[in-house]
Amino acid sequence: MIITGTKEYFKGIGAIKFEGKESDNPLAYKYYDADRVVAGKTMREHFKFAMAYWHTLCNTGGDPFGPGTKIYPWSTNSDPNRAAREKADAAFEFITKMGFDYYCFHDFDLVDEAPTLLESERRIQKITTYLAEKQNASGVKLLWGTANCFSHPRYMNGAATNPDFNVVARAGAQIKIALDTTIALQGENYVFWGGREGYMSLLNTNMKRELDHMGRFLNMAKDYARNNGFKGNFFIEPKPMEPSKHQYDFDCATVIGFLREYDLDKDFKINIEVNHATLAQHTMQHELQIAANAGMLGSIDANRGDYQNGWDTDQFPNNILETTEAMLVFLKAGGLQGGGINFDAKIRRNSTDLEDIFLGHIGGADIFARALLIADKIRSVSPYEELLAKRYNSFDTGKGRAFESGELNFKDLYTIAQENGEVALQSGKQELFENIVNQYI
Ligand code: XUL
Ligand code: CO
Repeated sequence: MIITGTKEYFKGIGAIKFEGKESDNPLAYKYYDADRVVAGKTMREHFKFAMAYWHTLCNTGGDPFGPGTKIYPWSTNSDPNRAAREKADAAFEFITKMGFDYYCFHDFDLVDEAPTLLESERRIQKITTYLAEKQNASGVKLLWGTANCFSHPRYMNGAATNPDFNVVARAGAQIKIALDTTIALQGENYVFWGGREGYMSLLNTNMKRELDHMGRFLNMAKDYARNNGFKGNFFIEPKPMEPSKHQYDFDCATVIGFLREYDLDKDFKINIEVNHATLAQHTMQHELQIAANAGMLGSIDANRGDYQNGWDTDQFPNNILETTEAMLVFLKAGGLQGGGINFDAKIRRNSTDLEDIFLGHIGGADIFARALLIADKIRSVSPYEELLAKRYNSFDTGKGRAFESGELNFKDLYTIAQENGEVALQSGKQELFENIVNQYI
């Protein structure tokens, strides 16, 4: 059901429907067929697609070389509380027209920050009441909430890792309010992304102390939320750099080590973003697999980087090979734990039609849907799984099996190798694997 406010913002655009790949209608899904069952679940259940408030409704396209290029009709009211309601109207109109079930926000995407903490809290409480009404009317849910503890100048040296305790306390207050908001809106998860939790120079940084502070801070936040009825997951979103030179949550492996060290691994999982993975010199597939190995594959921020340059361009995903390989890992891991696919992506600065926001999201949903169908076929019809299993079949019987089950000691390896003589080479068959993926695309 489409939910508009008093004004319709996206005039001339109705509900986006599945029309199939033969359709020439740019405002229709070619692959995303929400109720189609793939590998035991509907596409809607696999993906839990979410709109990101910040890119879709707040970002007007400014960059270091020029101002924004987009004039959003929901951003013109000078009264911050009214402007927030108009933005919420636009949000729910967009989400329901797309046929998505979820959204995500930072606290100050919802409403502008006020001059005092108390007034900011009041503003947030007002818009929370309004959002709850909109959720009830539409059935749209909150995938996750978060706090923006990186834009305001007070956070220039970090939030939870700031060397000044008073800033740490201020970040705590802000995150307490964001947790209250997430709980009030029955958010399914809560995200921590620490863009300024890191350093610019190690010369002026006590890294160990800052990491200890972050561990303590996250434990306090977790305890507060749990004591106030939050049953969802906490997610850390890794990123290696930007805006910090070196971010503490560099990549999945680093985050897993941190969570285990500070006793957070039972409550926290990972929200993995494509462009953050590539900035860390990993593939998205690698990051998904690392998280899955640890049972921490929580959620995905979908986008892509520009592979010819090295910054966070947050483009909409459209790389079918990359997304297919990601969906292979996704299906094998049994999907996401609590999270969904949040389009943390923005249309280009020179994409200035309101329609372009729809086109970006339609393309993103379609690339995931198409990749899921292909990955499912590769896993169920092609020889892929069999070939992969075959590479390891020396561990399925005999001495290899004894090794896996811990029945051999190191000297046994020596004896076995002496008996074997030189081993025969086993081809890795990489080209064959690549050809199979290409065949099913
Ligand atoms: C920044 C980024 C954030 C987080 C939420 O690169 O991805 O928008 O997703 O703070
Ligand atoms: Co993100």
